[in-house]
Amino acid sequence: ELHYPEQLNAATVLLDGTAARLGPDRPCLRSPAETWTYGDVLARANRVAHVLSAELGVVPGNRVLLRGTNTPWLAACWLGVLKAGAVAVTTMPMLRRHELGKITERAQPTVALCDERLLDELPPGLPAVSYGTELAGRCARHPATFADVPTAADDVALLAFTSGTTGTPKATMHFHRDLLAIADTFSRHVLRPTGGDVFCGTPPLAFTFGLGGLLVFPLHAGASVLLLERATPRELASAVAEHAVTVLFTAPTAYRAILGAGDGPLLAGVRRAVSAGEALPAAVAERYREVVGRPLIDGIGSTELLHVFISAADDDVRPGLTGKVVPGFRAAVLDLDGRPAPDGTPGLLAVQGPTGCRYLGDPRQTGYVRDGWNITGDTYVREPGGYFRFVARSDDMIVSSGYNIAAPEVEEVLLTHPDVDECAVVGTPDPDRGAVVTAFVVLRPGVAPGPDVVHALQEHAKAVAAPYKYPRRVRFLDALPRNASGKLQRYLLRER
Ligand code: 3SK
Repeated sequence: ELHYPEQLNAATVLLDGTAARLGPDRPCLRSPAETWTYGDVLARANRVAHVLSAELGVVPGNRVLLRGTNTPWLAACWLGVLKAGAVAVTTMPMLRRHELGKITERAQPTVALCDERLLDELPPGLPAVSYGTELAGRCARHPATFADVPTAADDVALLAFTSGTTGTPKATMHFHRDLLAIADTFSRHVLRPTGGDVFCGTPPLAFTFGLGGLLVFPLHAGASVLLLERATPRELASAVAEHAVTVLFTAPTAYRAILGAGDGPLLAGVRRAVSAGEALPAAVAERYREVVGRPLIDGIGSTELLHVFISAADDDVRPGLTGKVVPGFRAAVLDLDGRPAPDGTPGLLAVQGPTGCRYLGDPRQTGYVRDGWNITGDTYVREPGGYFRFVARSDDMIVSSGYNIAAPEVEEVLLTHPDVDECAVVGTPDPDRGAVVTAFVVLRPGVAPGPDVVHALQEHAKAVAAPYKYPRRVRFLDALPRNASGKLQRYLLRER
């Protein structure tokens, strides 16, 4: 059980507390161009809090929309919002006016702090201050100290929008204590960071995977973080080597691309590499260990629970298994009646813990939380010894002629074919079989699509896995549809 004081402001603990404990001069937020110390970040976040409360009329409980790529300014604004007792609503930089409109309708922000390059897409009528020039000018008028609003531990600090795998964004509310709870669970038990660590990665701060890995965890540990606005897998690997990064967060596709391009040795200095957001193919995990010499940590988390709740630590990492429940959380695999399924039997993954799902004004809440369990929507198997094995997102199970086929398993098989760069498998309706396994494939550069490749992929699938799983339909695409946080949007493929 984690206990926090009733009065708690997460920004005070993460920033003022760390600066007081370890001194203001240590590096905190880095970009490729500059480094801000804990003292610099504290002064900026305090000034942002002054601007919000003294100039923009923000009062505790108001929501502030934050819009920008991963930069020190975005991070300082996020901390300033919490210091002012307001609620941070961080949005994916790639979102356009139409999507932002849906978010602002739900979140009802008072004001936006927005990267000046992204102002155009803001919904009309929403007051906005651009950073850095305009905000920096306003900040200069205020002192570098601020009396943080004494929020309650269970005041809302953050509205996090689910990445919208169904196309409809939902807002999850998270408390100040939730932000410390993710550091006191996954980070403390799995990452075990020290003040000397340098964090880096690609998930946007608007995605809670990135918020934890690239802001909350490094600050909680007194470490520093290199924030990259955008990075191809090759640029990420080069930045890791150049800036001596030791803790890395990115998605399975990026690890696969780095290893595939022969850039794995650039990650040699990484002590902990975390993969989440999608299932990690066992072949990528194995290759990572061979090339880098350390295990790749596979984690499953959710926006609803804020961060990772199942993963493996150190030598407990077993390719093909996600890992064990993170201390502080409880997990079970439930059958369709909501009873624990026997070990070895697939069922719905259910989780309880110090963080939890509360959707903002959304009746679907009742579907996600059942009998106190967060029903994650993933099909998992609990293996003896408490290891959890991913099978599929529950809506990625394909029932074809009575066979249950997990789409990620077919994807994993296709990815072992040398012509395949990326692929996604879905079930598409079929009058005879109910559904058929349909593969959407991005071929490696130089491989031309055609019936021969279709045949070769089908034969490969039949040779590697049980033949009933092979993709009866194969379509070629230039790229897979992904949402702003990089998650595959299978529903768009199903609609094709
Ligand atoms: O997708 C995940 O596994 C995840 C991990 C950490 C935080 C948030 C999410 C959605």
